[in-house]
Amino acid sequence: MSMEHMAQPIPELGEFIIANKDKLRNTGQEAEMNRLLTAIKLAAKVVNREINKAGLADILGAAGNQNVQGEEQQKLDVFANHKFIQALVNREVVCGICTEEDDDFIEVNKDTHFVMLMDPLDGSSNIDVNVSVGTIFSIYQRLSPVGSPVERRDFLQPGRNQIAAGYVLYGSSTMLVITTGDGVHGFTLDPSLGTFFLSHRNMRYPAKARIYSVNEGNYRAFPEGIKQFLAECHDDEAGPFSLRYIGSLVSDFHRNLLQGGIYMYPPTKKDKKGKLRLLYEANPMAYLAEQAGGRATDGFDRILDIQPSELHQRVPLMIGSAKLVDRVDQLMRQHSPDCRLHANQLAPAN
Ligand code: AHM
Ligand code: MG
Repeated sequence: MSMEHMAQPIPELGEFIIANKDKLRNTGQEAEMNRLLTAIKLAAKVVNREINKAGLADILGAAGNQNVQGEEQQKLDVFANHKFIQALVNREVVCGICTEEDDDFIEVNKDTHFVMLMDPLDGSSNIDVNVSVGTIFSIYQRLSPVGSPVERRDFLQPGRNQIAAGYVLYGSSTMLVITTGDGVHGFTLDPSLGTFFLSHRNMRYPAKARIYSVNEGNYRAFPEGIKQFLAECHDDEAGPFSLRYIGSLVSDFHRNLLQGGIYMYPPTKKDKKGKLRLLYEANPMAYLAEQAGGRATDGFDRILDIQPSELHQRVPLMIGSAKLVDRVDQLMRQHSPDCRLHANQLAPAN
């Protein structure tokens, strides 16, 4: 058979990133990014293996107990945090790490270019009931000079400066979905080979967007703008919307990306800043959403333009298909202008 008649090989994540045109092209940092992604893949596989055993907790020993080998069992979010940090520290592929699990950032190799921020296991309350969870990550080039210790300002950058962002979804199959600024691409883990193969090239929100995802149990505490949007979802002339809410951001986002829809975690009367974290939940998901043709706002302003002031700051999040996010923003401006938080905190244009 001649070469041209042979099927094109399906690229593996590392091969695809190397061949891809992205923000790092010709900067000389491609190899460093590739080593960083290799560390992320490795940790994802270890966490995946452990999550798949979670239902055996009664047999192997629940968190806080010793398992049959006499090892102390860890909660899975603590385990995931440890594995990701270990993979990044052992390979010395970043200058610093910020995670949801640790109060302050961690210094690593001062001679490298990148910082990574992550939520190592988002939606972890779902593990006990065998529902999908995910890891979210966000990567920036440092602002401080290479060769000096990493600084807080390296982490406190507006989301639009991200070099790469992605998530690992530990679902019915395990997927790594990533952007490096040239579209969103999904890779599915082949468990028999331990390899992530390209399965979803150039993911885009479909034109049809009929799903809304929100914890409607909080309805009474929502701003009027969100209530108005929900009224439209309940009573739409073009046919009803479907409510789908797993309560696991990665899974809800992923489904909406494939099927068209919006995920919302609005402010409530009690939590005016919502629940989700700007740096390692909202920003990476916002970068992915925009790269897939969608939008992400806090109900008023673009998530990626917010200038962060704290590592663990919270932000309301409306994310998904552009026309639905636009509509929520319109209704928030019209009915709930007092909920606007970030007007004075938007980063000046680069
Ligand atoms: P976590 O980081 O403590 O897991 O919280 C984040 C999670 C998201 O994955 C999910 O969308 C949301 O919290 C669900 O919150 P709620 O139970 O209030 O609806
Ligand atoms: Mg989280």
